[in-house]
Amino acid sequence: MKTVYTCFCTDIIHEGHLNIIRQGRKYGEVIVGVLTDEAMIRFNRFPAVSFRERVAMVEKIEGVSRVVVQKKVTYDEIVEQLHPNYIIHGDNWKEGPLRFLRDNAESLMQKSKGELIEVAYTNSENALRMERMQREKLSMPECRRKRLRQLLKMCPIVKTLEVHSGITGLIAEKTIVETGNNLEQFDAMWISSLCDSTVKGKPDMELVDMTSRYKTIDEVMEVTTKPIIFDGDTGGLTEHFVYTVRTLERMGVSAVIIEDKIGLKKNSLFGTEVEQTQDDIEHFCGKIKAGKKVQLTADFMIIARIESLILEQGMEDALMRAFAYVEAGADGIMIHSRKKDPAEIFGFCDEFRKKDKNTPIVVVPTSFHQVFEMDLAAHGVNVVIYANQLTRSAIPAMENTAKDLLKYHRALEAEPRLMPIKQIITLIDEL
Ligand code: SPV
Ligand code: MG
Repeated sequence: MKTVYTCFCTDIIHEGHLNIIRQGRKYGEVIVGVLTDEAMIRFNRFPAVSFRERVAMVEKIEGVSRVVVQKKVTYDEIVEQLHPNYIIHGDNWKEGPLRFLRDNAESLMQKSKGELIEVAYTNSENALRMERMQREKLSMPECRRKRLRQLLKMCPIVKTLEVHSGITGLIAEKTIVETGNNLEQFDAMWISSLCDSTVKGKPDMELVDMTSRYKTIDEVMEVTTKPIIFDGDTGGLTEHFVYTVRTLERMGVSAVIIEDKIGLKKNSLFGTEVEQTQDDIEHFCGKIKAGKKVQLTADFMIIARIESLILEQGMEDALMRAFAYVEAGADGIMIHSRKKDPAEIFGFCDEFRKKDKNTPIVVVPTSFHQVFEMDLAAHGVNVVIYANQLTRSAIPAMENTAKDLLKYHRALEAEPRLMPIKQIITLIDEL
């Protein structure tokens, strides 16, 4: 009997999946690979049910003769292990980022004298609705809030993109690229104080009030499912910070990062060029403890941000503070630097990891932008935040368009750089 292999990357079974099995049965016995959680994320599909439940769900389908684990998005390992005569897949992989998977499967089948079977992708209203409902459940606070902790266990490094609106949220949510042998997408979103202020035309000094910052979060949440890390600036007065924790937690935010500065806060990238005061350790630890005391779930994280390197207080001070903040209950630490070279950050991480193997480390490589994610991960970094690149790319693009409209007294010259109106419409989902 010939064998037919297919891979499922889903939390639900609908007529599309059943059709694949039915079609596959015409060629032989059908083996289904269930993608691991780690591989599912690469497809921009965060698992809403556990791997074990997904396996059990597929095992129950009539016509499935065996269920196996597929660990990678590509088929090499599975073909080597099972030597299937056929790989069956929906024809939706002929275009877009999934195309490389088709190429991968095709070349493996050619080598093993097997064949690809492609069936028309099921676009029924019911299947699409089921998929959308499943995805949108992930946006509920109880699902979204815990997702950062889940990702920290699944990803070598959690890739986080700055967002400040519905549209930037959609970019973080939907952008997916293939890199030859894998799929890449963002894991989480960062609500930056710098960008949330900048897009409002305000300086980054805790001037944009919390009500307005919550509104930004809400706008992003309305159209996304990915977890949110909120830039809480200094956290403000301890007596106020406890309310911030409660609100963020209730909204479904996963983490707040607060920095150990006090008084009028300015953006860290100014460093010592402007007057900024670092908080004393005891007082900042008190703020962390107060926040941890009021939170209601085990999901929410308070991450302490250390400004010692920014304020040129030295590595020892940075490390001493890091250990003190963890002792006070911080669920993670963020170490910041405005040096062009990542050596300072690497030095900190290496020393910190000698004593603390587990507390998540967050970094924001704005100044040391040449550093690769894998090198950060090798030094023990768990979360990388691209904190402002999206906004910084948008501003010059808009300025150039404004200049062209003025220069040419019409819109024709600007047009080639503009997104077609039709594409804007397809970017936005309707219920
Ligand atoms: C932000 O994005 O607002 C940050 C990171 O706090 S930084 O601008 O580098 O201080
Ligand atoms: Mg900030």
